[in-house]
Amino acid sequence: MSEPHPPLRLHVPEPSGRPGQETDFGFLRLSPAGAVRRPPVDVAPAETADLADALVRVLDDEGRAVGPWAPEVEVETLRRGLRAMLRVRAFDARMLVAQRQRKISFYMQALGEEAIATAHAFAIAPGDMCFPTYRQQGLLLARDDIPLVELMCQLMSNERDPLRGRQLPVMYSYKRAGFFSISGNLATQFIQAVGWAMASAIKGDTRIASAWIGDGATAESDFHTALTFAHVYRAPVILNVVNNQWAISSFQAIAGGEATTFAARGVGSGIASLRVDGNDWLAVLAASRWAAERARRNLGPTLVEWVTYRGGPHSSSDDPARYRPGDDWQRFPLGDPVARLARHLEGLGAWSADEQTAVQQAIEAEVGAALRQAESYGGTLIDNHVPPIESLFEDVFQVMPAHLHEQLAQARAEWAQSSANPKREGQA
Ligand SMILES: Cc1ncc(C[n+]2csc(CCOP(=O)(O)OP(=O)(O)O)c2C)c(N)n1
Ligand SMILES: [Mg+2]
Repeated sequence: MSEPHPPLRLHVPEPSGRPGQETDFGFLRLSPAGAVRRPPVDVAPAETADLADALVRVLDDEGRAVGPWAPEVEVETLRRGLRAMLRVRAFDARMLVAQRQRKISFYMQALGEEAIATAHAFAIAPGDMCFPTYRQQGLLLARDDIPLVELMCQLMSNERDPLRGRQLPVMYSYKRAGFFSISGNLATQFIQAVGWAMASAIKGDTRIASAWIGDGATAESDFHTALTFAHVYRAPVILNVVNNQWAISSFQAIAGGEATTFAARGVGSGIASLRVDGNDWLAVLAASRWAAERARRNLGPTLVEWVTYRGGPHSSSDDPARYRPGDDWQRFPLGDPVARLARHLEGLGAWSADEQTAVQQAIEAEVGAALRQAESYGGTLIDNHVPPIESLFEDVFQVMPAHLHEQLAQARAEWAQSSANPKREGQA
């Protein structure tokens, strides 16, 4: 008789470190800068399997740009890129303080991840459409045409909020900047972006889409559905997976990052895929350009896993000290994207510590002035302002359909009745 089998058991992945421990980042599978090959953009998806396992990097430890992915880029563009990252960091820091001061109810930072959205913004073209999550404010802050004060009015839901208080703070929407309304329902960005990209191709347009998702949200079925459609129809879309190691308090291994990479999901679905150092501004620019070129030349989708680390709390409601070592970010092997690009520019003789201090001060003054202006507007719930009931029904359809007119009339009547009822006074 054969030996009896041992009892079955499940494998539950453990995080890389808990509070009080020192994280062993050995699980990251790093490649040296410059070591990974750069295939032509018309590479067959199956031929990218090694690129989905390795890590595309350009900046070495001395801040030099090395290897086949080092992009051709003007020094002035790099300087603008660094200023964009500093702008995101300063805006985030000030808004987190504003949340603590109860000027806004909620905030989400991109601390440590600033290179990804800002460099991507430099690689796509006007008219392209991003479907971002709440951590890609860099796509907007890398541009000069989105006033900071307008973003702050959205965060405050005040009378100048372009979204009229209908979205959670941070969930911006900028059609003119190719920034699709952020949805709090994770992973919806992926199916929507693929659908938008397919529509662009059906119309014979030249615009491409860029989809955004976090490591945790790849566990949603929408992610896999989007990959299937993108592959089957060769949709002109960039599929960005931001692996910042955490989904609130869940380590990325719980979403399936332990025995494989998130980039490998793309190859498995017939999609050309790259795994890229997301804290390396030059690598992000180069890989984003490569993926955009593939989409624009009808070569199909590209999935890019950006490896990074969420330096701050998940949101202003989170306390990471309860679930991960406090010094993790300082010890993260891919470093700080701001410091790395600054070092590269210093090596080119195009940046200095003094200039960084001056730029930082100028940005902080810009952010401070915008905040004072935003605070000068009223119309928030703190001022006991209640938006008109009509605003619940407007801006959904170009022409309001009959059933909504009916519901509006009903709501007006109920509202008038409840306002007349003294018991409910003061709730408005
Ligand atoms: C469908 C859905 N499930 C759960 C949530 C709650 N939630 C909001 S953010 C978050 C973590 C997402 O982590 P990740 O995808 O890694 O993105 P990150 O926050 O790290 O950028 C969760 C679970 C949600 N908003 N939508
Ligand atoms: Mg995450």
